[in-house]
Amino acid sequence: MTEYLPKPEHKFTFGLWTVGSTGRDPFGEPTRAKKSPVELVHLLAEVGAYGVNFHDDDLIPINSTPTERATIIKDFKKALSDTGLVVPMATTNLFGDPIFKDGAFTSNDPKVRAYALQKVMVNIDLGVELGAKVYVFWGGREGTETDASKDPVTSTKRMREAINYLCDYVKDQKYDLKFALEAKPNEPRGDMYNATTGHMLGFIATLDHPEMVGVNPEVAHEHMAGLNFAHSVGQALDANKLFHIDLNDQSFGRYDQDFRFGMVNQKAAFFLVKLLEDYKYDGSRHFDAHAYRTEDYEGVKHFARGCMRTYLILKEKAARWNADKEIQGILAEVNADDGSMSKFTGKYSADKANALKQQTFDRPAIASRGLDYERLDQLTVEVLLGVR
Ligand code: GLT
Ligand code: MN
Ligand code: MN
Repeated sequence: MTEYLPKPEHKFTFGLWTVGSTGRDPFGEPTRAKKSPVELVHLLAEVGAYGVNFHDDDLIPINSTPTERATIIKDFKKALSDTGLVVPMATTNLFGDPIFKDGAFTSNDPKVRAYALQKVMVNIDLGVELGAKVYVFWGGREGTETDASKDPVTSTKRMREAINYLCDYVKDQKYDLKFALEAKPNEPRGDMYNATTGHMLGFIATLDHPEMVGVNPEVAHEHMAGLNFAHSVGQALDANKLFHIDLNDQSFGRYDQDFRFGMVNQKAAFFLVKLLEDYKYDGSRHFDAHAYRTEDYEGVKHFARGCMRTYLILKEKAARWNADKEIQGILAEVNADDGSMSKFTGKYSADKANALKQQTFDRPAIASRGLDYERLDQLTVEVLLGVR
């Protein structure tokens, strides 16, 4: 029925580091030649992406001179204007350089913590100049191998101090920029602080400017922790904290795989897309993933097109599921409410509580009702398998 072609309104974005991955892994050297940021912008335009996100060091190598930096930025801006790609998000590499071997904001060394703040502020300035409205924080090295090295309460306080400092910086500069915190349970550290999106939501509530800070959940990271990603995203949506999202895929119980979106678990991907579309999430759909190490750049384009195409196919499936009379009939039935409980429940009052304490419930009768979830799930599977 449709070509499943990406359009700007879908807000599909990729990081420079995603399509720019050269296939290097902890066991092997690159399998693809490195492409420049300008070449990557053109590659993304060719496959139909809307935007490109970057770490400071993806765009400007860490040892660049001011002149080199200026040239790189000028060339990157030209590539953006030549292709029409936008930069909705920027972020800082606080994990690659050896100085961050024991963390950035949570390092025990005050010089490392100060350098991390400086590195972020410099790239916030550039991100805003390029149009970014969201700034992501992924604390790749914020954790430990041994808890003899750092106290987790102190680490939490240091993390808070850093994010508070940077919120004040953004306010001081009068930037229109929000922060999105990205959780991960482990890798590269043995254990990372604020290991899940739920941890991050709890942490955000303790900040000086919680309204400026939301989350950037990633499929693979919650799956590494054995969690249901849609549930994490649901909690973030409910809290109005879904400022950004990293879409990819991951087998449970494995290392950080960062596979093409929808590659492993199509059912989980379906419920995620349905959730984002049902709740009209209007931020970027950012694919934080990379092509298999076996691929050349034609394979990288297949990878990138595949991420977007699968999203659009699942979006169509979600609309089909929502319009399916049998599915909706089951949902109406299980959610039926004759109003008889409203005199006891809802907003608390002492009268309601007293009346409720007197009420008797026929537990066996209530419990004996079948909920029809087997049929509901089979219908869902049939929608996904394309026979419905
Ligand atoms: C890195 C990591 C990702 C983060 C990126 C942002 S960098 O590739 O694996 O999950 O989102 O810092
Ligand atoms: Mn990510
Ligand atoms: Mn990842």
